[in-house]
Formats: sequence, structure tokens, C-alpha cells
Amino acid sequence: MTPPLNGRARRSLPALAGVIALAVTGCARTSTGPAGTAAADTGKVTVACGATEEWCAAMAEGFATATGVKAEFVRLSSGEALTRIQAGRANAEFDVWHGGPADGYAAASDQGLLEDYVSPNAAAIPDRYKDRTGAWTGVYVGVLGFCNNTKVLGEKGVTAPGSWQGLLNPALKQNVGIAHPSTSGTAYTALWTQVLLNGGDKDGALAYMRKLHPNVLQYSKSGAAPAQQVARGEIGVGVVFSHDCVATREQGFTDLEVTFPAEGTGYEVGGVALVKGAHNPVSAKKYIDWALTAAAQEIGPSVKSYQAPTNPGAKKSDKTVDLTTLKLVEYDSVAAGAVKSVLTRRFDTEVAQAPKD
Ligand code: S7P
Repeated sequence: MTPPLNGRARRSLPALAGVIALAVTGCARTSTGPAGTAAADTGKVTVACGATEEWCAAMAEGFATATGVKAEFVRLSSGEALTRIQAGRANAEFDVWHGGPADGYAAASDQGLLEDYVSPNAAAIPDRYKDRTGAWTGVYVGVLGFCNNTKVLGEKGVTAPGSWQGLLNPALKQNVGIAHPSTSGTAYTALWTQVLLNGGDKDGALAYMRKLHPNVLQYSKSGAAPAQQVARGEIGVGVVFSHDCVATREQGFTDLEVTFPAEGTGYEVGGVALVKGAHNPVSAKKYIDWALTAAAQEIGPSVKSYQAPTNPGAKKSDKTVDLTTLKLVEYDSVAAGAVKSVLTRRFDTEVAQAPKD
């Protein structure tokens, strides 16, 4: 059974870690631009990339190899990408946004920062993984889990939490890691999951996060950072996308173990989208077309990225969690994106800045 992901039709709603340039063989071509005008194919594309540095580099390289178009990327957490795309409203810094949860894309689309583009290859992607009008299209699915250091927890006499309620255990005081939702798409996914588990009540979600606050050692900028903290034994548990824990375990941290919350867990649909005002729209569309192919989506596991592909034709790694075995909330990226800035601001003042009891 495939879980019901991102089911609602949209639009009633409508640093630098590294810049890497790869294989350049682009040549001038012409094609039809976004507004129906002729646009030159510049043979290059600049990507705001929301997954791991390794994944971003592998995607840029894979794209260059497949098409001969040069790809440059900047790895950014979800909130940072949104801020940079906002800042480029009058003069776009990026052509494409690739990777990171779709609720950030939905927020960007609401703000008029994305150009609808329905790739011919989007036909292969199930409806629940894409925006109806093409503001964004899903390239992978990742599921939230708890990344536990069994040694650290064992020393405290605590078993790995198997529920959101269990994460509130006072024995875990200062022993939980989670990112800040204003920068991190992972953390915003966790916050919106609490909204859903509280029947849509945002106050209830913030009340849960407030109860969790004394257990949180610090709110990191990037969503995957808590997995590293857990691996180093600085904390016992991290709230992360489960594949980030699996990847960290593969780095040799064999004390790591993933558990999933019994009440239900949230998930991301990682997106790809065309940035409005892109300077390289032809190459950008080529990039999006390519990102939706099975071949592109099979690259992830080669760099320890084990999200589930959205293209049903893509082979899944045996390290990818079987979504059908998990209790998932009915995540709606569009609804989550619509209130992202208000809710993250509230989180900051009502939770992150609150004293720890
Ligand atoms: O590491 C891969 C991955 O988990 O990174 C993205 C994640 O949200 C990290 O970005 P943030 O710092 O914004 O949280 C996910 O999309 C992806 O699966």
C-alpha cells in the first residue's frame, strides 16, 4: 500500500558550503522561454540544493554527464534557500531549487518566487508527490525518525524512545537534538507533524515543543546535524530524517539505531522547482526534466542518501525504509507551507527563547 502523501490539490492556495562547477560542454541553442519567448540555452544552470553536500555534488555531476550542461550548486538548508530566493526576487541568484522538503517550495510559490513548470517527465511521478500546477515536483520521500545512540542511552538506563511522548522523558533532559524550524526543513517537518498529531491545532503543537524544550540541548541550523551529535555521543537522541541516521551509522557509528514514533510520523516530499526570473531557463528546465528520471533518482544511494524515489521506475536501495510499514501522518506540504513563516516565528519566541525549566 502506498501511503497518502500530500494529497490535496493546490492553488486554491496557491556560507557557502561549496560552489562546484562541473563538466562544461554547453553550446548555444535556442528554445522557448517561460513566457513563450525565445530564450537562449546558456548551457549552464545554478542550483540551490537542499540535501547533503555529497548528494548535491553527485546530482550536478550526473546532470552534466547526462546532458553536457554545466551545473553549479550551493548547499543550503530550507529556510536559507527560501531567504536567498527571496533576496533574488529582482535578480535571481538561482535557476533551480532542488532537494529539501516541499513545504518550503509551497511557501516560495505562495510568495510568487517560483515559475510553474510541468515537466514532460512529471507524468511519471504520482500526483501525491507533485504540485498540480507545476510549482514544484517531488524527487524523493524521507521519513522522520529518532536517531538513538544506544550506548549513551544505555548508560542512562533509558531505552530508545518509541513515541513522541517518550521523547519527553525527563531522563532525556538536555539529551535530545533537533534543528530550528526557521532554518531547517527537517525541523519544520517535525513541527508540522505535531500540528497534525494535535488535530490541526497549532497551539497544541507549540505546547508539545515547549514540553520538549528542556530536553533539547540546542537547536541546530541544519536538520541532519543532530545525527552527528548523536554519533559523537553528545546527546542520546536526534529528531532527524531517518535516512540521515542510516547514513551516519554507515560512517562507522554502529551504536546508532532508528526508531519511529508510535503515534505517527511525518515525512517530506523533496522537491525540484524552477525559480522565477531564472537567468538560464532552458537549462533549468532540462535540469528539472532530468531530476525526475529514474536514472537521476537512482544516484542517491551511491552517496549514502537513502530517501525513497518518487519515480516508480527507479530502483530502491535495500537501505531505504519501506514507507508502507510505518504509521504516517497525512502530511500536506501546501498547508504546511502556507503558515511556515508565521509558525516558525512563533516557535522562535514561544519555544526556542523560552527558559528551560
Ligand atoms: O540529508 C538529506 C536530507 O535529509 O536533507 C534535507 C533536510 O531537510 C536537511 O535540510 P535542512 O537543513 O533544511 O533540514 C532533506 O530534504 C533531505 O532528505
